[in-house]
This record gives sequence, structure tokens and C-alpha cells, in this order.
Amino acid sequence: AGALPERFNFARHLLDLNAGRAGKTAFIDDQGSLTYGELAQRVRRIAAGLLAQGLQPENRVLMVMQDTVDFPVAFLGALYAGVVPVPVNTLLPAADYAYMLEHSGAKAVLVSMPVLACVSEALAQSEAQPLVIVSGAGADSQADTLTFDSLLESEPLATSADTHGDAFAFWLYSSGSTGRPKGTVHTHANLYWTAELYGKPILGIREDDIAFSAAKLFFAYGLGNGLTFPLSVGATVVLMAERPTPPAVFARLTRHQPTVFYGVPTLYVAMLASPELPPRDQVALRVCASAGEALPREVGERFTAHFGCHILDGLGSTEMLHIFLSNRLGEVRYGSTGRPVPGYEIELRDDGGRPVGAGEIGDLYIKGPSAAWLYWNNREKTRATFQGDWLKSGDKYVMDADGYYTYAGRSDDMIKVSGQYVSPIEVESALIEHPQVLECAVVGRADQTGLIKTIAYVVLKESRVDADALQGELKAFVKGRLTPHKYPRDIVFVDELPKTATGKIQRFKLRALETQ
Ligand code: 3SK
Repeated sequence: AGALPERFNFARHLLDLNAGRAGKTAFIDDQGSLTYGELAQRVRRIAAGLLAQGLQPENRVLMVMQDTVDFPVAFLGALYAGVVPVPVNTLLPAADYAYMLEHSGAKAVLVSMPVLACVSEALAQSEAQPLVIVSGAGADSQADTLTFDSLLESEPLATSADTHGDAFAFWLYSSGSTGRPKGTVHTHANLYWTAELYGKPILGIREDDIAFSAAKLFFAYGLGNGLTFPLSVGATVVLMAERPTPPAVFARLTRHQPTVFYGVPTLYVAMLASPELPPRDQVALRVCASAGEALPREVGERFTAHFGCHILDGLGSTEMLHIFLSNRLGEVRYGSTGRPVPGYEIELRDDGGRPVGAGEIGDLYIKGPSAAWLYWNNREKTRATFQGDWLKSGDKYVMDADGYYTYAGRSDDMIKVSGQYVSPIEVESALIEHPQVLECAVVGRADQTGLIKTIAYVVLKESRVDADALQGELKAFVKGRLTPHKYPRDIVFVDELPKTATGKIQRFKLRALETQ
């Protein structure tokens, strides 16, 4: 990877890089497709449109957008103008959007039509008064909003904002064990480094690839998979707005013949269990990636036996922007997360901060050029995570004598389910609002395939005989209050919870019960 010039704008970099591919398809979504030439035009038009609407460089713009061609146009358009895009999960409850609107101070919000009702509810709850710009069919029938298409009528912006490579370029929200999601601030250069260090050399993505990510673009994992990496080599991307169920994924694998596919372990398990799993000769897979949680060995082996293609299991984080520890083609060891990606350094440390030896479990620290700057307006959590050149990941790992790393759990109480963090405290706070619940504790439990699911231990105010009915009621209760993936998959009624002398719940004791 070459050195970067001091002034560097990642959107401009991608447009320059692909200037000779104007006629090649860059994106295919459920409605149509966009060539590289059209992409460049639209990026410059949206950049001009945002500025014409009064946005200024460094202003934030919240993006609550599904995976359609408008997403990359909006994200790159904002970067091109020096405006800071903040893509967020499209499945959040209105209260979370209200928080993010206020916390980010976004001057505008870009919304896909299917999520407009929820964002409108958030706006009604909040003091924030951003400009609302709506993308998708039906956007022109909304009162008090602008359409994405009307911004696309602007004259293309001739030159990009003259940003520094280290300038605040975009944010991603990352969840924590306590409190609110943290606004993780990334630079233009960080995007470049993820492609140079992981996308090109490890994944081996190249110009003739067709890439398809089940993980959405608003996740750090999806953003690299479906935008940064393919556009850094002039490849083609398949985008899908709907939920990544096995049938939806199979339809894209067979219809568009992607050569690079990115999933998460729960999806690979569901795909392999599906009666609709397509045979090997109906797909064109060359390489797959997995992240989000450790890929069980057996799942990798069964996938390769079926499709004849390897899954590269890796570990990344929102703070590092993408994968820094990974398996490589030709050297895959299922059950392990592989070895450090060259360009990143990894250390495992004990509780006193000293490096541990091979075979010993330690806290994972990473050093590398794609690390975020900070968490916006959160000095305490910034300091706890970004420690000089090193970043504390919050994961525990063990390295073997060959230098391969294997996951050993989280350092805190956070649970990773389907690649997304679940804070036990958030789920417990939702459960405790139920009139029958006295107290509760939430932990992770491995199911029969080795994947982690949330389980809630609940003490009731009064015992009930119809435990099954109450289980269902409590699950639905949480689903109605939080993002769907956070609801507990199992509920165990107990008489009391293990606690310290000062009354703190000892989740580690419940976790130990789970492994007995
Ligand atoms: O979950 C991961 O391992 C991951 C990978 C790439 C980017 C972001 C994340 C959280």
C-alpha cells in the first residue's frame, strides 16, 4: 500500500480511480443498476444538492437508508462535499433515532421511504429540526420533506472538498455494555486503509468480481464489503434492501452470480439448514467472508464441502472500521479467527497489561492505521478504548504456537448475537418494565451449533403456573421495545439471582451455569 497524500478525499479518490470504467456496472439493486459513470455524476450532484440546501463541510447528516443505489450515492456525495455522513441501523426504534439526531446534531436526515414513519416519530419526540430528505418510490408525496431525486437535479459539484486525510469524514454508532450507542468518528484515510490492508490482499477482491454482502452498508462490516472494497478495485456490487433470509440470499446468489459473498455465522447456519440451499453449480462463489462472531468449525467445513469455496473467518470492529485478524485463502483453519492482517499489530495482555504467552488467554489490543479518532462527546469511553496507539477491543483471545488466534469470549458482559452486540443491561431494562417481572439478568448461551443466543433469568413478583405463555409474552414485550435481534431467545424463571454483597448481579455465575 502506498503512502497517502496529506490532502485526501476518499470519495474523490474512488471517482478518480474508476474514471476509466464509466460504462461498467458499479451497483445492482432490486430496482435497477448504476454504472460507474452514473455513480460519479450522481455523487457530484448529491454533493452539490446538500451544499445548496445549506449544509456546510463538517456538518453531520444522519442516513437511515436501506441498501439501494441511493446509499452509496448519499454516502460518497456527503464525503465529496466534506459533509459528514452518519449511517445508522434501519431497524431501530424511534427513541434511538431521536437520541442520534440530538447527539450527532445532524442538520439533515436522509431516509428511505420504508423507514420514514419511524423517523418521523423520532422527530416528533425530539428537539432536533433537521432537513428531511426522502429516498425511494413515493417520496414525492410527503409533506415538509425534500426528495432525494430533487437533489439529484443539482449541477454536479466540480471539485471535491479539499479535506485532510485525517479529517473527520463519517461516523458509525457502536453499542456498549452500558449507556447509549457511541458515535465513532472515522477519517477519509481509514476507508482507504481497510481496502489496502484487508480488502485487496486478504480477501483478494479484484476488478472482475461481483460482490454481495448480506451485512448491510450501515454496519462497518457491510460498508467495507459492499462499498469500500469493490469500488477500490472497480468491481460490481449487488445490493439488497430486504432482510437477509436464506431464500433472499439464495435468489441473489443464483440470479446475479456473485463471486464474493460476505455473511455472518447465524446466516451461514441458516443457509446450510435450508431445504432451498442451491447446489454448487448454480452459484459462482470464489471466496466468502464471515465476521460478527466466531464461525464454528463445523459450519465452515460443511459450507466448503457443499460449495467448494472457503469462508474466511475474521475479526473486526466498528472502531477499527474493518477486519484486522483473519484467515487467508490456502491457510484456512476453521474454528480459529486466523492471524493478524499485515499492517495491524495485535497484542494479548493480562489484567496487569503485560503481554501473555502462547496458549494463555488475554485481552485483545490492536494497533493500525484505520483506527477511529474518538467517540463523539464521550471522553471517558474514548480514553478507556483508545489508549495511545493501541485500541482495546473488549474481546478475549488465545494464540497458539503457530500464531493462530481463537476467540475466548468477551471481556465485559456484552453478548454478540448474529454479529451485533446486545447489551444485557438494555434487555434487562426492557424486561423489568413488565408488570410481572421483579428482577432479571441476561447472558449469552451457545446453542447446539455453537452460536451465541441471549437467555434471560427472571424472578417474578408472584409465581405463575403458565410459564410457557409468560415466556412468549415476555419475548414479545422486549421485541416491542428494542431492535428485534435483542429479544431473549430463552427465558428461565428462577427464585433469586446470584449477587455480590453490595447487591450487584453476578452475570459471570449465570454464564458459568450455562457451560455446566
Ligand atoms: O464483527 C466484526 O468482526 C466486524 C468486522 C468488520 C467490521 C466491523 C465489525 C464489527
